[in-house]
Amino acid sequence: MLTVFNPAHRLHHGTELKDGTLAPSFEKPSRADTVLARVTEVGLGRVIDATSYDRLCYVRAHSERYVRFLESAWAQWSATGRTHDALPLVWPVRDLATAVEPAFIDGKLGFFAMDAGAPITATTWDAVKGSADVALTGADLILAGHSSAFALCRPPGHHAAREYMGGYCYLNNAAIAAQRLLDQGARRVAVLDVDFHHGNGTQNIFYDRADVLFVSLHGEPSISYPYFSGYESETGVDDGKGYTFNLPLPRGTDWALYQQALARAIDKIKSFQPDQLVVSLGVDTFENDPISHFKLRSEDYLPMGELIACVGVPTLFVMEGGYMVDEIGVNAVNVLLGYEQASASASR
Ligand code: SS9
Ligand code: ZN
Repeated sequence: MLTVFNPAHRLHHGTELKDGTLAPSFEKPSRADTVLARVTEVGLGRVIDATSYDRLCYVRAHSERYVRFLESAWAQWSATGRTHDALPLVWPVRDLATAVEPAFIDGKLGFFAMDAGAPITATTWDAVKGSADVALTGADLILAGHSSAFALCRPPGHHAAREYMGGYCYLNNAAIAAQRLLDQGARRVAVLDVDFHHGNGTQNIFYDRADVLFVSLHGEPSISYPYFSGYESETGVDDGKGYTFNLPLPRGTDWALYQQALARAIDKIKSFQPDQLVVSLGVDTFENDPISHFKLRSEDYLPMGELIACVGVPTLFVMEGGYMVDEIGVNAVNVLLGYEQASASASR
C-alpha cells in the first residue's frame, strides 16, 4: 500500500488549554513523523509526496466563506498586533445562533469554531492545506486503480464541519477525499470513522445526502468529547435519512465489545454497496491514550484492519487522532497490515 505524506504538517503545532494554562497541544508534529517511521520500518510500501490542489476542492466540502476565513485568519489576527495563537473566546450558542459573519477577527473565530481546540498560528494554514492535499492525492491514487492507499494526514480533519473548525481539525480531509471520489465518478462512497471521538464534522457535511454513508464508532457522547453529537438517534435528514449510522460505546470498551460493533458497521457498509470506502483512521481508542477511555491493545488493530477488508472495495485510509505518540505508529500501521493480509488472502 502506498502512503501519501507531506512534510508541511510540521508547520503546525498550536497550544491548548490544559489544567488551567495554555500548553503545547497533544496534537503535535511527532505524531505523523512516528507513523511515517513505522511505515518505513515495516516496509508497508512506497511513500509519495502530496501534490498541491486548487482551493475549489476544499470548497466542495466546506463553504467558501469558511475556507476564506481559514486562509486569512492569521493575517487578520496578527494585524491587531497579537503574536500568540489565535483562539476563539465567544460562540453563537442556541438563541444567539446567527448566519451573520462578524467583520472583526475575534468574532469570526467564534463564528467558525465549535471549541477552543483548533488554534491558528502563523503557518497553520500551510499545514492544513497540505493535509487536505494528502487526502486528495490519496483519493486520486484510488481513482487511478490502487485498491488501497494511506493518506498520512496531519492535522486531522473529522471534527471540521462545513463551516467550523474544532478538536484539532480545520479542513475535513476524509470528507474532501470522499467528495473527490464522487466528483470523479463514484456513485456511492462510505466513510467509516474508527477514531475514538465522534466524527461530527463528517456527519455534518453529509447529513442530508444519500450518496455518502457515514458510520462512526466512538465514546458515548454523554461522557465523551465532542459531547453534543454521536447519538444513535442521529440518522440523517431529508435525502440523507438512514445514511448516518452512529455506534456509541461505553467507557472502558475493549476489543471484544468493539469488534461486535465494528462487525455491525461493516454489515451496514456492505449493504450500502459503496464504490469506495474512506476510513477515518484514529487510533485514540488505544488503552494508553491520554485523552480517551477505550481499552484497545496494539495487537487489536490487526484484526480491525482485517474486518475493514471484508467490505471488499477500494479503500482510502485517512489519518485522524491518536495521542499516545510512542505507540501511534505501531497501532495505525497494524490496521494497514491487517487490511493487507486479509485482502491478499481474499484474492488468492
Ligand atoms: C482533552 C480535551 C479534548 C479535543 C480532542 C479532539 C480529538 C480529535 N483534554 N480535546 S481526534
Ligand atoms: Zn479522536
